[in-house]
Amino acid sequence: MPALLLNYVDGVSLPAAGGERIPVYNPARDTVLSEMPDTSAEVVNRAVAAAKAAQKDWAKLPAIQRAAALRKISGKIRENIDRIARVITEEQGKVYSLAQLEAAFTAEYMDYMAEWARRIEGEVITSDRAGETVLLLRQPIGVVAGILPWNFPFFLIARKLAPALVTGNTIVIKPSEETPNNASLFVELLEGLDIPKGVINFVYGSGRTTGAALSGHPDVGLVSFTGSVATGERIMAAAANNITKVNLELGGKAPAIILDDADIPKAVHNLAASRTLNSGQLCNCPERIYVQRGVADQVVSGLATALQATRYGDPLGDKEVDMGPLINRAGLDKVRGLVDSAISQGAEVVTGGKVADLGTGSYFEPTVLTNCRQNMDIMHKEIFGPVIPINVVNDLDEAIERSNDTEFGLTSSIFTQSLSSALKACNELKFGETYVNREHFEAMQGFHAGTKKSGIGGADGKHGLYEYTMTHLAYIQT
Ligand code: TXE
Repeated sequence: MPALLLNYVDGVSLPAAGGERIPVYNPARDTVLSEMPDTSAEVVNRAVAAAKAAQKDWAKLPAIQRAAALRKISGKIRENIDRIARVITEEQGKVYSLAQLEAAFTAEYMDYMAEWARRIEGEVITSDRAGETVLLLRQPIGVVAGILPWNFPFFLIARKLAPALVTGNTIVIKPSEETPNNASLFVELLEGLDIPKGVINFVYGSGRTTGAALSGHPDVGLVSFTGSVATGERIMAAAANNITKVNLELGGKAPAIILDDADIPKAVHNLAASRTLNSGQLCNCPERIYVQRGVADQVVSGLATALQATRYGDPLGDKEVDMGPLINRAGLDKVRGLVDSAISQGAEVVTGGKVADLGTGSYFEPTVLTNCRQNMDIMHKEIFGPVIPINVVNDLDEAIERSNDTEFGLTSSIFTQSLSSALKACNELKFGETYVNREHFEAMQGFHAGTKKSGIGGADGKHGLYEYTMTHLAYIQT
């Protein structure tokens, strides 16, 4: 029987008290790796209570001591990169080198957030009164709930936990039901680090049971979530019952604009690489391309050549691959449905276009589609797979107008040699991020935040750190 994961509450591993067991699969092999409990609201209550109790003393520590805890964790991560990478690849399906990168980046992120310990700053505000000092203090919110997706599951632990802890909050994390094993390994790495009990807690389970209990809990001060729009709506509704603050990263439909004056080989290389990375399962990678007419043929054939050369299969199999499977059948069905409907509406397949049957696992052929009209679903719904739909435009204005014709607003990109075109795009694209002449990927010191249905608030950098704080004004009359 596969091993059953244990929740981690108040510094102890808790055996599940009955209830449903949820299998965790290797998406390349369709084998069961482990099982996890569908943790009940009662256990979630215990986790939140432990986090609440621990938060009082945790917040009293100097920030630099809280940062020391993050540095201890990053040290442990660095000693275990290969072990972590293997667990990530097994349950998530990304290639091993990318999983190694994810683990290393996670350690780096912990250290980066630790550095903020000496830079969490308030303000002194000029008063209208004689003898009064007005201070804006930055204080922790209390208990943070981190609800995680599966696409970069180990890194997402750090993206929620590191800013929460360094600013004096404590946290209860619910990993995705697709990828809890890396979280369980994270807990194992905490052993011997002397982090006070209750500061970090993990509960496993479905969104319906465990996620709902956590996001609707009255003692949670901030729900930080990364995932789908539909789930984001449910989380907001649950949080609304208690007027709990939410921080939501809900994916996107990133446009990439390629103008006639662009360095085409560079554009093709960057877009193909971004689109096949993690099998296209990234919130920020290019989901639709608007190419100017003069270079359209060159771009289409370049992308087709690049995607045809993408080797895919079991990332832990005998052959070297560039791309693993999609996360599960539901993900595959979604990609297939969008591609089929585009084809039935007149899109043309340049390469790929269908499910790849490798015996086990959920694979979709790396795909380039042309003749994609703006009104097709494939130009509006998040594909989350290795598929590039292409639309030809006459000029930058048309490209910007179509790019903005979306309910999402996370990332976007433009390839051009013209500074004024690049600046116009940065000013007029209604997105939280625009990449100019480079791949789609954000930096930890930036601010990863979307507009419209891509979410509320953001992560990373100073602005991401301050999402985990509340302001407290002090009016001191002397
Ligand atoms: O996401 P869900 P899924 C997008 C992407 C993907 C689609 C579906 O398009 O194809 O979402 O993926 C928890 N209360 N992104 O179904 O449902 C759930 O248990 C509280 C974009 O995996 O959003 C898991 O931990 N929590 C994205 C987490 O939400 C609930 C990354 C994410 O699951 C809940 C992932 C509830 N009622 C998917 N229901 C990105 N922004 O990068 C579910 N959950």
